Amino acid sequence: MAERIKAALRDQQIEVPSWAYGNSGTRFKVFAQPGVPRTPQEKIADAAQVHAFTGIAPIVSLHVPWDRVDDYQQLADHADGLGVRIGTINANVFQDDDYRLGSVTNPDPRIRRKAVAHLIDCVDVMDATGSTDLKLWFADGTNYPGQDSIRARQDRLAEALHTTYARLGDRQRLLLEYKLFEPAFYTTDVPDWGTAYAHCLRLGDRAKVVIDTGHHAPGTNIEFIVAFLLHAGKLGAFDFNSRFYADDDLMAGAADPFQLFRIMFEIVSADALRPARGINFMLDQCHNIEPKIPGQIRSVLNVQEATAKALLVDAEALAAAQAAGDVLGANAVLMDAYHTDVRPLLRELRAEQGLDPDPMAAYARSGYAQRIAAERVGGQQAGWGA
Ligand code: RM4
Ligand code: MN
Repeated sequence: MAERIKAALRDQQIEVPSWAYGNSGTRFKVFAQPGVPRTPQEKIADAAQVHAFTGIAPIVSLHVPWDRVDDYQQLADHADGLGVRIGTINANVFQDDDYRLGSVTNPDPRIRRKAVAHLIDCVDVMDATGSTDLKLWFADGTNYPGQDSIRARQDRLAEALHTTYARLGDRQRLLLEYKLFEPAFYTTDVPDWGTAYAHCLRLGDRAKVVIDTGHHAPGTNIEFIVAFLLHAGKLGAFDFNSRFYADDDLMAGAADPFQLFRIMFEIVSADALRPARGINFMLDQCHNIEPKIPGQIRSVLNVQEATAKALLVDAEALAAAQAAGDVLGANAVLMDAYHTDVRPLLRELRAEQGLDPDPMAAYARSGYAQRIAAERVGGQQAGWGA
């Protein structure tokens, strides 16, 4: 049993976002932190620390243009030299004055063309870095009833997605992310999984849905969405984070570790944990007040713990209880796994892999935080640009 679980955990891969290492905040204040990266290269170096101490975070997502460089091939080589690789390319069509009324759904065809040109540029970046996933999140929507035609905006969205999808290579995928609201407050053009799913269905096999755990109405049963999309072959990726209220982007597993367990149980029970199944487990977080690298390490460990608990569920006992209509028995099988302390098992696993059993403490002892605070002076710290 322990060996089977350890084998699955050894294969697990979590992708970290480059923007987690930059300064971030709310619309009220961005608090600068010492040692924050000034370049995409420095962000990747910080991400490599997360992998060095956890052993399961070998991939870094880029956000363009936040991570714009002249030579992407060189950036990929830089990542390689640090023991990580570049993963998903996140397009950014939400921070230009032109996009006040939307990007790909803007009523002005010139602005729509500009937005689509950026999406295509992102595919060029994928070609140069070897990345296979293009992640699209649109801030597009309206603030007031009557502001624009909801149906026309769907047509414009479909057209932009179609053009972008047609540009992808055979091994490249389009991942479409939805979000209930914000920054648009009346309608959002991709507000929910159903809308994302419908567009992806029309596009084809290489278009999949991204579930950002912070992008739902309170009380939404996210694991149902996971199960449905997995069943339909349309789940492409997660953006893990925690929320208490809206899109809080807090550390995964911090607000509701039980929800994370329930999500990972759906993944494990559908045998979708293996990288070969093509589900990309990403973090999409910002560390506004806590130190960033430890914040990322904690989040990766939280996902790993939830996964280990999901792997502990006794599938046979569960199937038997379900077949017998034993409601309480079936529920108890899940709860037994959830209540198990998997930390000793994970410490053992790390020791076997030559890692420090306590990644948080090992990072703190490493002196990396002090080193970057001393070295990274001058230049412009990376940030949201919001
Ligand atoms: C959005 C969405 C995207 C992320 C940006 C920064 O809310 O979650 O995935 O790239 O924020
Ligand atoms: Mn996201």
